Amino acid sequence: MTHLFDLTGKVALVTGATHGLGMAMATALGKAGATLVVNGNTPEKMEKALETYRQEGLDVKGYLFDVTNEELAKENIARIEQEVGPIAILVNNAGMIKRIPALEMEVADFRKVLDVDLTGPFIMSKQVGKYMVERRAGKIINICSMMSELGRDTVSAYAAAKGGLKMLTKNLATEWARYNVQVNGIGPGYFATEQTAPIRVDGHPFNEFIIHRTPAGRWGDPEDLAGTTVFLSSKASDFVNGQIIYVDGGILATIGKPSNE
Ligand code: GCO
Ligand code: CA
Repeated sequence: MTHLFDLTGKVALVTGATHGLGMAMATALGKAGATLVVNGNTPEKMEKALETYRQEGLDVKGYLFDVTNEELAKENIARIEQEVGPIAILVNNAGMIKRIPALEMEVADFRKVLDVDLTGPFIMSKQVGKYMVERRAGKIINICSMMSELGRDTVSAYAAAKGGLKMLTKNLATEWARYNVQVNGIGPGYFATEQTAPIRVDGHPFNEFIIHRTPAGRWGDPEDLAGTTVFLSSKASDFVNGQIIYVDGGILATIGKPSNE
């Protein structure tokens, strides 16, 4: 049975994988046998990240480029194909958030979030997808969010982008399933990462709120994403197309409960 999940010999490219959920998902892929290619933006972060991966005994290469720049993405993907090997798995994880009430949000900020969280995954999928379609094999995983389904004060741009990413996933699945390329998404619930650090501090009302709102009664641990990431990257999911798997401790299953219960 384990061969269904074995990624030995497969090249996996994970964007924004120098920290946080991206790093946890890349580590899971590496432990399942994949050769890792990590994309990031900052040289110092990359250096630190590669060290961490290697300490885990993982085979890893780093490529610094901005996923919103199509020329750079195209160039770097061609280099990865040459220098490391055919990309079998692409995880579009790089993302950003701005927490600003809609009435106060500058259009430039709104556009920036859409560019990174939605246009970036489109560019990467297009540029890697053309190789995958040609080879009639590939796995693309788009990292969605609770905000692909739900709204929340201050995150209008992020929610618009992540809702869009869910539909981009379904559309690319529609176009590429016939070429044996599976495009799916993972929607993490509330996880303990750098991104949520400002709202996770002890005593912050949002910290209590999330623990209460999540049926599992806790924040997600980045390692909670490992199984779903490997599943959607492996032969086990070869007939799974255009699905978003929410790894959220049950948040989307429930309306919640009164705060005194
Ligand atoms: C927020 C959080 C979320 C999470 C995650 C939820 O401000 O609500 O940062 O956006 O990061 O995406 O799924
Ligand atoms: Ca992060």
